[in-house]
Amino acid sequence: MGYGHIVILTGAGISAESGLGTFRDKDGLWTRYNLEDVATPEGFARNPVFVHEFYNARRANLRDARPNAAHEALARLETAWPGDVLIVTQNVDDLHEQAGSRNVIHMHGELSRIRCGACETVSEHRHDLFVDSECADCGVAGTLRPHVVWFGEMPLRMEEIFTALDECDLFVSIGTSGTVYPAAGFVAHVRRFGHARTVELNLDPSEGHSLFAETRYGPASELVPAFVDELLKA
Ligand code: BV8
Repeated sequence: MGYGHIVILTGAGISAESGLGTFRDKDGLWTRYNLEDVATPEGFARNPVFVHEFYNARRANLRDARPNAAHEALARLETAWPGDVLIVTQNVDDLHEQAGSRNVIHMHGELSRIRCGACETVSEHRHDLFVDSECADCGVAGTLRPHVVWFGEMPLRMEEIFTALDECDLFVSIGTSGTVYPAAGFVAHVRRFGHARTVELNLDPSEGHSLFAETRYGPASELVPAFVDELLKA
């Protein structure tokens, strides 16, 4: 079937087999950290040293992580597909880009970027950040933060995302528990305002599983290549 516009939503589950922790699985990040302490602006204001340590540890993890067969299959799909393929990821890792995907929106920001609270400049930064780190652009110290979207903050590029959801004819959700909004609401939006075929590829049923026309369960490194092969052979 020649889908003109494919939108693929990904979450932490697609990077699980690359060794990056998920959030809500049995030994997930939110079982070891209180998300209010490390993924909210209030938590950062309260204890910036602790929050920098949390993100420094995740940046170090990311330096050792490599894309898995699921990321590579999506990059293959984007290259081979005649229509357009957009990845909207909740993930702050860059494994989609490392696998070769180009059309990627990081709606929750990126671990490899930092933002200055004084001049708002966003720049690439793959190493540790400290409370007294200085902005390379404006020179002000003490206002740099990870360029990630914390709870209570507005996700990025939402207008582009909703335009893509309204025009897509295939919506695939991969490796997300469907607990964090607005991403968790995308499938309901597509069903209400769009016309797409909806597919969930996940290890376990997500909170929104009943809203998907098709669901397949198993590890992304198996499900995603098989699904992409089906699309390319159809
Ligand atoms: C906003 C970036 C508004 C930082 C993250 C009450 C009800 C409804 C909503 C709310 C509410 N109270 C508050 C809210 C809003 C809140 C929210 O949804 N809270 C939830 C917890 C209830 N949302 C927000 O605050 C968002 N902003 O709403 O703004 C606004 C309006 C106007 C003006 C200003 C603001 C912002 C949310 C973004 C928060 N930032 N991360 C960082 O990463 O450090 S969220 C974090 O969770 C990550 O981004 C992560 O991607 C995301 C979602 O988690 P998942 O990716 O789904 O990961 P999870 O571990 O949960 O699940 C993993 C899945 O993978 C599982 O299903 C598992 O089965 C599967 N899996 C595991 N292994 C595999 C696998 N699948 C396949 N293969 C495998 N091998």
